[in-house]
Amino acid sequence: MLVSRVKIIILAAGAAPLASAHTAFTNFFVNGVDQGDGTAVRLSNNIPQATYPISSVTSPDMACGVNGETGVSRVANVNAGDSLAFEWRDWPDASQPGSIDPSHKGPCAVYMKKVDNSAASNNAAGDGWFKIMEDGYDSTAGQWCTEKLIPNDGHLAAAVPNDLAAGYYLVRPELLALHQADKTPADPQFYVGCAQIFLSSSGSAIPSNTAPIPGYINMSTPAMTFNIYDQPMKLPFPDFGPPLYTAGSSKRDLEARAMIQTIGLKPDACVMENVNWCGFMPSSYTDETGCYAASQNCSVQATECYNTAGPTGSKNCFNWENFCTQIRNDCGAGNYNGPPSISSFMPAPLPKLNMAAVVAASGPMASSDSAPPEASSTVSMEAYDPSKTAMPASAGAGNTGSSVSTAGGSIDTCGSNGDIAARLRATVARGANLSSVTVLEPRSTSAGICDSTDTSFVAADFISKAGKSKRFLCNDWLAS
Ligand SMILES: *[C@@H]1O[C@H](CO)[C@@H](O)[C@H](O)[C@H]1NC(C)=O
Ligand SMILES: *[C@@H]1O[C@H](CO)[C@@H](O)[C@H](O)[C@H]1NC(C)=O
Ligand SMILES: *[C@@H]1O[C@H](CO)[C@@H](O)[C@H](O)[C@H]1NC(C)=O
Ligand SMILES: [Cu+2]
Repeated sequence: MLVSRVKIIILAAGAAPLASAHTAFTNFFVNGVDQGDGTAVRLSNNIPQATYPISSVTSPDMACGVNGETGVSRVANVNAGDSLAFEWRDWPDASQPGSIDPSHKGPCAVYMKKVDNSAASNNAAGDGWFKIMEDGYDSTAGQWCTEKLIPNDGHLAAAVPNDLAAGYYLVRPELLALHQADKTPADPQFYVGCAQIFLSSSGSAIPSNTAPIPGYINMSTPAMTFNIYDQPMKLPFPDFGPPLYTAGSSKRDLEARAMIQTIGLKPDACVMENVNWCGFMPSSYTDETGCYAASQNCSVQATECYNTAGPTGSKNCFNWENFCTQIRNDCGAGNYNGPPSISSFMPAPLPKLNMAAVVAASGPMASSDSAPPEASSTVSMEAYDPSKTAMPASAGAGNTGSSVSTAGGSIDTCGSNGDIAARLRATVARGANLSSVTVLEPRSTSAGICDSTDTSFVAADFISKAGKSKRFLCNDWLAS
């Protein structure tokens, strides 16, 4: 019954005018691996509401969204330095394509907060939030971050700073749509959500520049009323929130402490997942009573699957239900040896996300017009000329291993030190022809930094967007 009700709601929403299309953060990727729709993500259970902007910039919902104080059972494991990507959808169940309406222009950011237990409730609103990624207006490309999301299937990327202390964190992607910010009264529209993670790390840093959410902004914050329609716009865009935390910036150090995840793990016996639901194999049976008991057990689990599905949908519950149907049919046919193999009922594996593609369109940005100064790790390849064989001098300090060498057609911003690599930034100049460029020394580290040998994509992507300046993080721009 629930299933058909969900369908009706989706159809009704589909008839709404485009202008009412909003967006929701629905799932996230760790080094390109999809954690699953809604898995370890706090989402409103109200389908249309899950895509609504937060009602007020000072609401407690600003922390993790409507329903964002309610923890979910699963917690994703992430390593220091990993690349994360957050998926935004117009339609939370992906029943229709689209990430965000093109009218919704504005900046993006990603915040983190250290908590005792990311699966616990009532830990989102309040102090402790720090920013690990921000992307405002790219004046070279003439694009807001939200505009870059669109050709990028709604994926927003951020690298986890590699010196953070191990433990449980909430990770909060944030979009601000400014299409109504010029109106009276101004209506800056925030879209936020939270991922629940456990960070495995040998680091010890606790960022000191944290901010409370809500509280980090109010309607007097200049960005809330920024007019995106001004010709020309009054740049630089007034950044807001705490300064960007990058490894090594303002922090205090804990005693580094080995810690392993004990909460929110996928249960060993979990054979199928949907959002945060797990299906467990019914007990094996050899007689009619056992068969029907297994059938009953399976159906009870199916109901639970549908009941807990939420806005991202119950796709895998259908798979599970088909498995239950098989058991019931077996019982009816007198085949009392089971349960049958589940393998033919399993959903197709989720495709891996190419992180290089994500960052090319929405990478972290420290552009002159919007972001705070970066540490000496900024590598500039402005006016990069394929005939040049060296980085600009400014790129040298502290950037062990950075080099540009086109003799062999190569760029290496990874260097020999993964820690530094994670913080390197590069700007590829307008019109640069990178089709002959390959990546030196693809690296494979436990943190997943620069783990690739597929370099053709990088070149192809830059060529296809010739005329636009692109920025990327070393550990993100390699294909997986
Ligand atoms: C808005 O924030 C500013 C800066 O933090 C603060 O000075 C001001 O009192 C706040 N206004 C309100 C109405 O809270
Ligand atoms: C179904 O059976 C499995 C295996 O015996 C058991 O772990 C699980 O709790 C049962 N679930 C329900 C809903 O009865
Ligand atoms: C870019 O370089 C490649 C390889 O050197 C060459 O084949 C291609 O024509 C160049 N493209 C442009 C637009 O210059
Ligand atoms: Cu909207």
